[in-house]
Amino acid sequence: MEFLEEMEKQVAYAEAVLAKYMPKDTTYQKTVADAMAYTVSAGGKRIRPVLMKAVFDLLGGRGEEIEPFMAAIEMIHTYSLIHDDLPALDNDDYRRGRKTAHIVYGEAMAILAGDSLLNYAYETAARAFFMEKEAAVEDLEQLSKEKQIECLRSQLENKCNLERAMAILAEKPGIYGMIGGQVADVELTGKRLTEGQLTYIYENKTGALIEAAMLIGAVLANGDERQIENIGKMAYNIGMAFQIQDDILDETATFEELGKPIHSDEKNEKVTYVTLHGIDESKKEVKRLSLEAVELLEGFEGNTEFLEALILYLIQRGK
Ligand code: GRG
Repeated sequence: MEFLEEMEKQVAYAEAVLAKYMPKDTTYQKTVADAMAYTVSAGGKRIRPVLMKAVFDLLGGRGEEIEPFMAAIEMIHTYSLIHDDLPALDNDDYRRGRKTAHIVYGEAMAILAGDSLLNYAYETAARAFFMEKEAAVEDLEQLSKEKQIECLRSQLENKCNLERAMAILAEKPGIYGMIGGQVADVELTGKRLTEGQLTYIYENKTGALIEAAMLIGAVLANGDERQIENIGKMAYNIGMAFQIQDDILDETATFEELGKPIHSDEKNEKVTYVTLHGIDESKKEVKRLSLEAVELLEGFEGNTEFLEALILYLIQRGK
């Protein structure tokens, strides 16, 4: 498999799914819908939906219920970027190579666009329950009694998985996840951080959404508890490595490569892994975390090739 070609395919698929689920019919909401679409369609690496689908495929997941969840995780991620760029937070003018939403649409509309994306993520994910119901009615009518029982059992299992996926999608971006990390980040900005505080911020601000993506992939593929636990451990490492790499790129990449301002951590007086340990140590840590994730991945039976290449690609990413 040529990794970059496959990655391009998976990103295109994630974008098609996202486009399918974005709001279409608008009257009085048009401006906010435009502001939502403006940042969603600006690009971005689509790492979270791609990771979700990669885990789903690894564990032999079937069916289309994964799609609304893929769209939902990218909507939540995009909301967090719109709000993170606001004057009250990082006050950044560029994101994904474009002027930020508040520069183009004004602050009020950018706040509403972020709020709408968050809310719409759950409206979107909830559609998975109705997709399942339609399939259930269709299937049952044609089956014998025994087959109906078997089918009902599997549908119940499926429904439980959807409920669990929804609970993950609600918890991880919230106060015990991404928001919790962001709160600590805001309150500790400009202060000397302990290693423990920095870890808490990274685990939550960045790690929680990556964990949500991968856990939802595992749950919807009907993975067993041991598999779900190991996917969670892998996701933890990938999330931590992803944020440290983000810190490294903030120091070493160019504006053109990132599509957003560089040295923004310094501007915002943020202590990062790089500030505490330097570039070389940070690179080593990204590699260590990623190789540990690969080791965990090798314990899985399915086709691990794409996910392994993706983890290694994230170490070398230039944006
Ligand atoms: C509610 C006012 C209010 C604010 C919430 C939750 C939040 C603000 C911010 C989230 C924190 C955040 C933006 C963390 C950074 C995580 C990170 C490394 C983002 C960049 O992700 P990429 O590189 O971006 O995947 P692309 O553009 O490629 O999708």
